[in-house]
Amino acid sequence: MSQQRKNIVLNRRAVVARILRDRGTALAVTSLGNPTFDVAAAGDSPQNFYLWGAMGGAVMVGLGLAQAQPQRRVLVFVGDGEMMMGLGSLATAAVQQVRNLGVVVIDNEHYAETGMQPAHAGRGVDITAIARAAGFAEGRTVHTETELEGAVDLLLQGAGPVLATIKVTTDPAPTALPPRDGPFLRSRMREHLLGEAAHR
Ligand SMILES: Cc1ncc(C[n+]2csc(CCOP(=O)(O)OP(=O)(O)O)c2C)c(N)n1
Ligand SMILES: [Mg+2]
Repeated sequence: MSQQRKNIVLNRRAVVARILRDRGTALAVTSLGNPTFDVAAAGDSPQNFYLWGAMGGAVMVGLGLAQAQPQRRVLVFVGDGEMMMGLGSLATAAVQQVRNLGVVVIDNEHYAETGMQPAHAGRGVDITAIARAAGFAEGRTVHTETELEGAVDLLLQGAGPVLATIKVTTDPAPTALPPRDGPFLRSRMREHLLGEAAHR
């Protein structure tokens, strides 16, 4: 465990629940594994779209959704490993200037899902700086509850694309499984957004 990790206190489930408490009509896209469980634990909803695979693709899915639904805020919850796998998507989101997109990196500096192997973020790679360099409107790294409060406003109200990397502990969290049927999840969100038109 690195020296730096000793300063990490935030719990991922509490962080995600805090952000979603104020979500209103915001849509959520989640990357595979733990970010999906975090969002499900805060309450399953037709406003949520969980990716059960497709590692590296979550920001691109959120980007497409944000472009299709410009009146809605779209939050993408990703693990640090997922975000590293899809770094190019940060450049695309920046170039597309998606004002309604917020990316939340749940950064435990490890690949928790596959056995807690150390990942890039704990070895000097700064995901927030990468997002800024790609052209994100704003990027922040969050270590404390106070910083989290500011990040909630940024993620839900700030002119996007915006990104917050939230440093969280590696403490285990109980499993929280939302529906796993991809077509069902897709149709559920389409009906939520489009009503009857979803069936045309
Ligand atoms: C293309 C691909 N490579 C590897 C995996 C295996 N895998 C699944 S989850 C995961 C780690 C995810 O780490 P992170 O995004 O940081 O989430 P955490 O569990 O740490 O919250 C890996 C390597 C995969 N599913 N797909
Ligand atoms: Mg991780």
